[in-house]
Amino acid sequence: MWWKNNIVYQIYPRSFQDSAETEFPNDGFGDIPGIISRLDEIKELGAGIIWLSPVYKSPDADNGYDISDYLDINPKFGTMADMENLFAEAKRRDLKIIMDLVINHTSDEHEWFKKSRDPKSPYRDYYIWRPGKIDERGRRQPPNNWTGFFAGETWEYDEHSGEYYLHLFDKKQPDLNYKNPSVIEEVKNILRFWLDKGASGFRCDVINIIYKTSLEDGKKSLTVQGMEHYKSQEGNHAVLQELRRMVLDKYDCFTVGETVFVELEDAKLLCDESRRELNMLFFFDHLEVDRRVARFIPKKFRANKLLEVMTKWQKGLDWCALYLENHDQTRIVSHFGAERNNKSRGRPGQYWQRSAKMLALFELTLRGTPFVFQGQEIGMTNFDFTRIEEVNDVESHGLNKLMKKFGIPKTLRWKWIKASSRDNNRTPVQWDDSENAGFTKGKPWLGINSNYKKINYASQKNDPNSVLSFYKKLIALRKESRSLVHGDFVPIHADNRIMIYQRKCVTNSTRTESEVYTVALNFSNRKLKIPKNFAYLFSGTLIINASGEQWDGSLLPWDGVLVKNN
Ligand code: TEU
Repeated sequence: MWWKNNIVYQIYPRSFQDSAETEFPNDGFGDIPGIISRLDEIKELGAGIIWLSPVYKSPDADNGYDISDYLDINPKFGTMADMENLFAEAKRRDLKIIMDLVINHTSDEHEWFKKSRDPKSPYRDYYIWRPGKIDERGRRQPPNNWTGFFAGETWEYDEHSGEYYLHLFDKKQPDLNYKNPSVIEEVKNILRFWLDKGASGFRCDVINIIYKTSLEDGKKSLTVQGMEHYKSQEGNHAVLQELRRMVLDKYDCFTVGETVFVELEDAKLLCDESRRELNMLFFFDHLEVDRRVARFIPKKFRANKLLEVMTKWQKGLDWCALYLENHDQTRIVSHFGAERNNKSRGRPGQYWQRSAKMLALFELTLRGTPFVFQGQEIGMTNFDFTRIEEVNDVESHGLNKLMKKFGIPKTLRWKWIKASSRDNNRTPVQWDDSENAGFTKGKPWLGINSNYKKINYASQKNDPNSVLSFYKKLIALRKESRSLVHGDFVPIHADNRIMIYQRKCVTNSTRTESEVYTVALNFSNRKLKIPKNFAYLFSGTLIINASGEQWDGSLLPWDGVLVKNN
């Protein structure tokens, strides 16, 4: 399967590369011609698939995840002709493209929603409209007690029709009604449109919460109250099966679902090939091992916890979508790596490079399809924000408001937002050390990390010891190894700081030969010994290590080693 032995590279278009060739030249927003100009870099990395975050028409209340026309392009990013050119240029380089399918909600500026504001319109039932409740004091209240993903309300009152509409995200993102078969037909048309244009599949946004079984009050919960009425419902599985059978199965394509708060048992159903729903999915558990309350409050990192969680998913699912970063997360080198403690503005810390490589080794030696987010391959770090005004993310502002309501002091609010804001990953890609990091000749839409003179693509391109070169080597290695892609995942040992596991597979039909790799990772500033009991596992050939130092059997701070055992 071409999407199994492959690497996906995620592009967040507005932060990737600005160009002079759109209606808004050098406007500080990345665009499609900018992407085309960088396809060679993606190819050189060794990726074979691009996941393109939304480029559709959108008022950008949630950076394109609020779509006002699924069949057209946001002029900031270019035109449909540019998009067709992107498909053609990608194909010429044997790169496939998957599109972002955001169908839980549309923008409130989508034609369907505008028409649906009229209670008599056939579009009314495309969305979830309900009258409010009247409380004992005679005041109007929303239809239920659900709370939203962006730490805010989930119902918005519409004066014109005297009813509320449901929005699990921002009020500019009304939820579609999947009990209405016409909505499913519309989605089928969107899928066909992009597959016919040349797309090779879809990353499906919040795809396990699209079907709302009931609108009853939710159980009391600190976050996202009401989820039990719409997470992983029978109706949701049925919609996915219909889309797969009626459309997707007719094309050579794959889907990866973003599945919020997903549990393993449900993930198994969603990815069970015989049920024909999704090909793979993004789970969140592994990135939450050091966070509480849906990622906003930090907790101590422990390598053994991470290995335990990863093992659950590696063994529980036949095939995993592997990722350490995306446009909703923070930079992995600042999250699990040595940059977590770096306070020096503009300068990466002592172990920045080594820990970025160690984390690459982690992701690229797991079983599944790895996804690399733009900038991850050069070890980009969290943004050095100083004030809330520098933050654009709608989620961060929602959270700030909510925390304020609960009386949380400003300094604490800022500390948590700074550490968790999705804008950490959304700052423009640092291409070189020229003004604006080579991202734009205009004013960038979001700040550029002040460390761009030290961390940038150009300085790493020809340096054999760079993070980028390490990614390239590992990706090439992985492509040649059946065991690293398809082999069994075998956890061996972990404590607070260290993790050891193996990848194994038989390589002949009589099952007498096998290929075995052993991986050891050090998530700490200390030099550590491999525990005696496991030292024998490292007697094979050293294939690669993050430190690049002579391997003496101990793990240098933040080092990662890959040994081939036979
Ligand atoms: O993300 C869904 C989602 O749950 C996150 O926004 C979540 O709130 C956060 O990562 C954890 O607190 C998807 C998209 O990836 C995201 O960019 C969109 O904002 C969101 O859906 C709405 O479309």
